[in-house]
Amino acid sequence: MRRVTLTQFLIEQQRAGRMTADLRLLLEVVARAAKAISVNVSKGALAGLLGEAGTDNVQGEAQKKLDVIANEILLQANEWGGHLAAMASEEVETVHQIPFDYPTGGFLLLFDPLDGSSNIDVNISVGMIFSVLRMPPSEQRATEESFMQPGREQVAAGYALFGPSTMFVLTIGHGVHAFTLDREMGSFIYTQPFMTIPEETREFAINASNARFWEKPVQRYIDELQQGKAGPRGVDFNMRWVASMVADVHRVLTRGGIFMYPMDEKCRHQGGKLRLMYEANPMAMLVEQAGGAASTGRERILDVQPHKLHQRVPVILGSRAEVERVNDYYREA
Ligand code: AHM
Ligand code: MG
Repeated sequence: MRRVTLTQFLIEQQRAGRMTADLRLLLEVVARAAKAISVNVSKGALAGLLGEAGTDNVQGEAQKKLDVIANEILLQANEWGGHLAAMASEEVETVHQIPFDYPTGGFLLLFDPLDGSSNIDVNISVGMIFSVLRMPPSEQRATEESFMQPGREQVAAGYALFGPSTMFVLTIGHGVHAFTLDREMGSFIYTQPFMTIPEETREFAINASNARFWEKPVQRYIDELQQGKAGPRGVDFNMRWVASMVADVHRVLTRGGIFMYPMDEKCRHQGGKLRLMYEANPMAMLVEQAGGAASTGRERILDVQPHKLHQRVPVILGSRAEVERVNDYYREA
């Protein structure tokens, strides 16, 4: 069987006129950084990489050693290539400028270097999420303002999943394509073309320990699912919660379902739990490209106008019919 590498896939996308050489090279670098993070993640305790780094990130959360390492890998890998005007990371407070000794380019790169990091020390899947925007052509030097574009403006988005195998999942606005890392060869091999979220679903993902803090429409929706056959849905639903968004979304992309980190009383003061620019937007683009939907309950995630880099939003995404049902419950409330 002929094996197609990520490199070959990207060159073919460029030839087909779906992206520029600059974007292709940028995505190559992001994928290479994902391999480097994968190597570190998989070493675990052998490399002394588990546990806290002893520092807090911009959101005041304790950083794990691997959070810091993954962030450094991504920043360093992407600084010198000449494709970027600037970067923004969940782990860094302000815009990361390209050092003066390197050329700059026309794209902005955003990432959550290690998502689900509470899972690192217990050897459960974690991931890296990224999003690519265009640098507004009218601006000379990137500022936080340059990044304030709604998610529908993304030119590419994706994630790396560090699970039993390492995967790289990507969209450039023409479907969702997944690659599996061949560790011996050191290349990502094209394994799942055009991932499509199945319409029919019997699975939901939500941190149910927050049930008493949820808003009424979410309580109603989950309550109906939990009634199973006896309730208004007339069928039994199953629940899964990895607490690594990348792993949970990957399952939704693979076999359907709905993933929710909705607004609740605990996170209301900050607007939600998950970050719009590093988590919600890239995942929403992937899910829509796979035929699903992504909403805050009140609006389409990709239409949310950001007003700060580390903004948070409620997230409800997955199989279209389920997301629309939650939206309806919000409208009715
Ligand atoms: P992180 O970026 O600090 O790792 O937080 C994001 C993670 C998501 O991956 C996951 O869906 C969620 O937080 C889990 O939250 P909780 O521990 O409240 O269930
Ligand atoms: Mg994180």
